[in-house]
Parts: sequence; C-alpha cells; structure tokens
Amino acid sequence: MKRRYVIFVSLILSFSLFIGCKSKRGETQQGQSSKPNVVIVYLDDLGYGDVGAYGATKLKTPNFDKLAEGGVRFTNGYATSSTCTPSRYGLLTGVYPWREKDAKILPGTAPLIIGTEQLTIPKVFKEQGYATGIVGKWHLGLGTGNVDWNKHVAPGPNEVGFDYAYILAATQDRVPTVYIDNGYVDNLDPNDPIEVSYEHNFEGQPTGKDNPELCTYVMWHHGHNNTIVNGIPRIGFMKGGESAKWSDIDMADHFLAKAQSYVKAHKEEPFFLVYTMQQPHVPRTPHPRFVGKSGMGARGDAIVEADWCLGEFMKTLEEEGVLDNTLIIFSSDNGPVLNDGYYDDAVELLGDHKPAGDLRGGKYSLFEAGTRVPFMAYWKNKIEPTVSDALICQIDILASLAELVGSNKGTQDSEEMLDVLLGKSNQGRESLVLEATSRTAFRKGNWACIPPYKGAKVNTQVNIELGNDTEWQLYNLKEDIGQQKNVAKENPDKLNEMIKAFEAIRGV
Ligand code: NG6
Ligand code: CA
Repeated sequence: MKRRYVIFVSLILSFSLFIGCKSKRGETQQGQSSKPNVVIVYLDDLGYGDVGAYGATKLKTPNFDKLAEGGVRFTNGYATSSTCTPSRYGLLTGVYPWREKDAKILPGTAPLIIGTEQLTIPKVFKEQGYATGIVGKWHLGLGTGNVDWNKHVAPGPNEVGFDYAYILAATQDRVPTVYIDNGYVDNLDPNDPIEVSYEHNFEGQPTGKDNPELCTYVMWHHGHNNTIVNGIPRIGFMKGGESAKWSDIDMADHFLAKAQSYVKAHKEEPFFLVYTMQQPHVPRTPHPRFVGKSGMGARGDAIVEADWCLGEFMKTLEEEGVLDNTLIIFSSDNGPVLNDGYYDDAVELLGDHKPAGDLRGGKYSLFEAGTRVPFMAYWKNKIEPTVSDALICQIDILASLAELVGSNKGTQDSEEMLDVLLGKSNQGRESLVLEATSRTAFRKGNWACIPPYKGAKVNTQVNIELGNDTEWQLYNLKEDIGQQKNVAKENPDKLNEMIKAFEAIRGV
C-alpha cells in the first residue's frame, strides 16, 4: 500500500515537473534549460546582396553563410526603415517607427526616444528571468536633452530593459567618439572633461572643413567636416576626453571582446544579448589585418571583418557550451550605401559586386533595397536549414521571442511569428508598411506600392534612387524584383486594394 502511494506521488511529481519544464508551446528540451538564450546580431548598412548566401560571389562571408545555410534564410525579411534610428526603434519596441515622430536619424546629443515605460524586447526577457545586454551601436538617443557626458548618462539602454550596456552613443561618424559603459563614459579622466555640441565648435579645435590636412585617415566627401578624431573628420564638435576616445581600427575587436565576455559571464543563466556591429557604416575602419582582404576597399574589408567577428563570437558560444541552447537572429538595420560621406573608394573599387543584389535603391530609399535586408535565424540542432519566402519584419521579433520564452507581451504592430522564425511555417505577414526618412510605402503579398512624393528622385550625394515620383508606383515583385516596371496604370483595381489596406494601417 505504502509502496503504491510512493509510486503514485512520484508519478504526480514527475508529471508536474514535466509540465513545469514545458514552455508555453509545450516543448521540453531534454538536458537543456527550458529557457534558451537569444542573441540578435545586427549589422549597420549591410545590404541584401552583401552576403554570400544571398548571392554575393566577389565578397566572401563564410561565417554569415554558415548561419544562413544552417538556419532559416529569409528572402523577404525587412528592417522597418531604410535608416538606422527608426529601424532600431522598430526592432526593440515592436512598434512601427513612423508612429514615433522622433524616430529619425539622431545626432549624438539627442535624448532617448524610447519611453522608459515602453515595452521593449529586453523587458520581455527580464520579466522571464533573463540577463539582458547590449554591446555595440545604440543610436536611439541618451538622456533627456542636455547630457553632461562627465556624469552618469541616463536614461539610456539600462533604463529600457538592458541590465548591461556597452555602447557607442550614435554612429561611428558622430561625436562623442567614446564608449559608454552602463551610462558612464569609459576611461574618462575627470581632469579632462568632455564637451559635445552639434551647434558650435570649441575654441582651438580643428575641423575637417578648416584643416583638411589633418584628415589623415580619410577625407570627407559631404557632411562629416567637423571635429577630427584619429585623422577622421566627424559630424558634430567635441573637446576633451582624450583618454576616453575610441580607436576606430580596434572598434570591431573591442565590441567582439565585450560580447564574448558577456557570454562567458552569463553562460550559467538564460541571457538575451543584442550585438550591434558598426560595420560597414562609415567611416569604414577595418583593422589593418583586414585591409586589402576584399579587394573592394574599406567597405568590403569592413564586411570581411564583421564576418570574422561573427565567426569568433560563434566559437565562443560553442566553447562555452551554450551554442545548442542559443537562438541567433542575424539582420541589418537598413540597406547598403557606397559613398556615405567619405572618400574611401567604396565606389571606385566595387567591381562587379552588387551590395543590393537585384533590388532597386539602397539606404534612404523607399525602393526594396532600403529595407529588404539579410535576415536569418540559426539554432544549432533545433532549426532545420531552409530558405523561407515568408514576409517577416524586424518588428515581429518582439512578439515572436515573447512567445518563445512564454510571455504574452506584444504590441499592436508586432506579429507573433515564432513558427516562421524557426522555419516551421511559411505563413508570414500579409502586409507591411515600410519607411524611409518619414515617407512610407506598402508591401502586400507580392506587390509593393509607393505613394507620390515630392522631392528629388535621386540623392546625388550618395547616388541612390529614393523612390520619389509624382505618381503612384506599383510593382509586382514576383515578376519584377528590381522594380523596373511601374504597373500602376495597368492595375487600377490592385492599386486601389493596396491603397485601402495601406490607409487602414497608416491612416489617411
Ligand atoms: C547621414 C550621414 C551619413 C550617416 C547617416 C546615418 C551626412 C551627410 N550623412 O546624415 O553619413 O551617418 O546620417 O546613418 O551627414 S544610419 O545608418 O545611422 O542611419
Ligand atoms: Ca544603418
């Protein structure tokens, strides 16, 4: 009798343990924590065609390819926007950036644009008991409007859900050119305080405009003619903080080391890490050991360097024994640009390489190359390698990861597509609003339409078609992925259907 009772109790116990270990989706991973780690690897200005697995032949990206070929490679994966700040806003909050008026390219002194009360992916993870971290580019603003860089800089990533944040404030081409470690400028000498302004220069500070002879690393082409740091003229003015200034050529190694340390420090607990590389955004400063490796100049070399960084990072996951229990999502914040303001031979040495693949436009554009980016999900022994044509956007990552970790959090815009992300389903979004410098376009099914917009058709400084036209544009992406033939006039019904669906989301 007693024995039977013991068996009964242990059966009940093991059953409840089994239930307890079950994630929301009812999956148990034997021998593994039921809480998988998640890493988002996010590149800056990497184009759809900049990855071997997406068709690049001249540029070698073996480590990007390993993820793409060993996981789900999305052919219709989108950033929310064709520039950085809005895309990062969309990624972390799961909210369309055109809903937030301040989600546009920010100066280094801009206040934080994510509300501290707002839902973010790291908050979803924190609530589920995860350690959360971000290493790399931030560009979502810091402080409340008048930052003193010599004090604690807040609110910032720590106040919107990241326990750990080791970041560069804005972009590599914008001041302040220092790293920020959990709200404090790293390596700052209190006797040499930093001053930063986007309005005025500081007395005695040379600028790219007045002292071109000091632009010894690279010369500016357009913009980028203010304070010179490490022979590179930047956007904005800065004085002091000598010991805190970063070394551009060591930046990739520096962020990699921080990302690796993060994994080592948190391997015993579930973690969520966002690793936002600065490559291949300008100024392109590959470490000397990568210079000349691509044959395409600094842009190609910076991509080769980023690929190497990913390989090293993956090795760390493996060596620390967490690779099998880590989902890695890889993408880029916007499409490619060659000359983005410096003479770095990106145009001259491009050769046959097509950074946007067969897509039209590039960074800043409403055409496809602005927002359609490399996008893949890799999970060793868990995701079956596949190519997915499902329509998916970075705003969907929030709801999908929430589902993964058993949270019911979500937003109006973020569509839960965990099965799509894991390659188990091809049922992507029905439609998607795309954004480029405050203009929007609409994708539905295989169709894309762009409303009439005034303004230049081409940004001649960067030589990119922006998507502006005086008339509605409609493209059938299935037949015309390069958006060469505007079929709006031949398909008035389709266009009307698109406009209605577009307005229903965007408002008239
Ligand atoms: C533009 C810069 C460009 C780049 C971009 C932001 C000029 C002329 N151009 O204003 O170089 O920094 O902003 O890029 O200043 S992003 O990828 O962060 O959106
Ligand atoms: Ca970018």
